[in-house]
Amino acid sequence: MAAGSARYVRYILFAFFALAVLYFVSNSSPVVPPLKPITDHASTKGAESSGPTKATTGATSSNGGSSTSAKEEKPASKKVEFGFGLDPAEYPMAMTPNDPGWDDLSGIKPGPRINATFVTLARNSDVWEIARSIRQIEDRFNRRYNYDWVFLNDKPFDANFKKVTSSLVSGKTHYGEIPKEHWSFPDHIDQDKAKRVREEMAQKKIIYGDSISYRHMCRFESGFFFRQPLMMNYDYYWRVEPSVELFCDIHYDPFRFMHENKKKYSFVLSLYEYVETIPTLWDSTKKFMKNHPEHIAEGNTMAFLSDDGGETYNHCHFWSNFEIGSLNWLRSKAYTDFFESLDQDGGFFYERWGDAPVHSIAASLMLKKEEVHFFNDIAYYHVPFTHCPTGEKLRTELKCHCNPKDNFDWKGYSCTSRYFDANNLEKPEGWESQQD
Ligand SMILES: Nc1nc2c(ncn2[C@@H]2O[C@H](COP(=O)(O)OP(=O)(O)OP(=O)(O)O)[C@@H](O)[C@H]2O)c(=O)[nH]1
Ligand SMILES: *[C@@H]1O[C@H](CO)[C@@H](O)[C@H](O)[C@H]1NC(C)=O
Ligand SMILES: [Mg+2]
Repeated sequence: MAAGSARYVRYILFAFFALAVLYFVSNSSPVVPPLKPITDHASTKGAESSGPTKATTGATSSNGGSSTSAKEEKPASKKVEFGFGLDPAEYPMAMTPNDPGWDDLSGIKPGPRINATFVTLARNSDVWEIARSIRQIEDRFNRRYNYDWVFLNDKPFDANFKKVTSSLVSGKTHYGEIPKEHWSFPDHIDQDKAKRVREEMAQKKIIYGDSISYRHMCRFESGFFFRQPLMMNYDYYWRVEPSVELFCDIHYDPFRFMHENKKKYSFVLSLYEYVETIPTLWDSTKKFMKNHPEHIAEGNTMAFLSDDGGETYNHCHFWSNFEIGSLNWLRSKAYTDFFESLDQDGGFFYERWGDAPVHSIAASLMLKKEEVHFFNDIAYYHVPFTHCPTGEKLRTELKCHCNPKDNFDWKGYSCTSRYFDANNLEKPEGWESQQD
């Protein structure tokens, strides 16, 4: 009897102790103060973003000016790496449902931001198609992060385009006009030869084969978007095209993931390029490799591009209408030397080289394997292909609304399986059942 009640007393004392510990823990976890930079950000957005006078003036990036005040309050010994002067160690990212903060998809996410922007090349007539894309990116991700958005156009953006897009983007919006030199034929191009090619391609019914503007677009996305004055304000970009869709919640900051994991290029879909558009692209690439062995990375992903050690190209490429990547890498000597070399060879006009194979070849040869990332958890659609994450558990956790049957990853025309093999990566569970 006496031993029994002593046990109860022990239980009660233990329970009390446990409650006290819980109370202490919950109260001592740092209360996150409303972040001044982010509040400022939201409130000044309207004033700084959409006015026509600001349109092409390389406006200052939002995280530059506001980082100082937060920084001053930090002890000098703390290493502060990111914009906004916050220590990333104090704001761990929730990467799985077991991590604290995973479920919190409301409000503005506290913590550091990366020096990054969304970027869209568009015409004024694309306004409602890009509006759809923006709305999805905002709903699934950016409303909690408020990253900026840069819009680029070979003509001036009109007031309606600016009004609609700036009303949808939660971060600041910037509008840039592309200079003529970045959207025209370089002098060394033989106009007659280029014209003949377009006529031939039109006859062969090659998609966009007869288009001049499509070629300027591909050359611009290959060699110039990352050096526009507005883009010089950032370290990372996320490319968004009109009428794309996102099917799952994004619980963490992909920019920060890229930065912390030293990733320089990423993709969600990959496939074989239409051979007729790039007959000599690999010859030009081999010439570049020979002239610039110093730019070829050790431990690269040549095996993704070639099945015979580089002799021939298998036409695999990452689909570049979705990209999250490092602007500093694209601005590097290695990448720009590659672009200049290709541009001299003329294939943007004498053939119809796309920016997707150009970026992909560069990333696969000039980056280390580990610097390229496949985002299985970012579900994406651009006509006509879908990336719907493999793995039912993951799709449920991320509240995805894509049909897993539409997932292109493991189908015959996708190169993602090759990418996994080239990197000795284990394919996600359930991939075999999605092969057709
Ligand atoms: N400013 C401008 N943007 C363009 C032009 N042509 C294409 N773009 C943009 O460049 C990107 C790629 O063009 P798309 O027409 O989507 O090319 P695609 O993705 O290969 O083909 P689709 O299947 O038609 O989407 C999109 O963001 C377009 O809005 C142009 O002449 N001027
Ligand atoms: C953001 O990146 C650009 C380009 O690298 C750089 O010039 C700028 O100083 C950076 N801003 C901040 C706040 O780090
Ligand atoms: Mg497109």
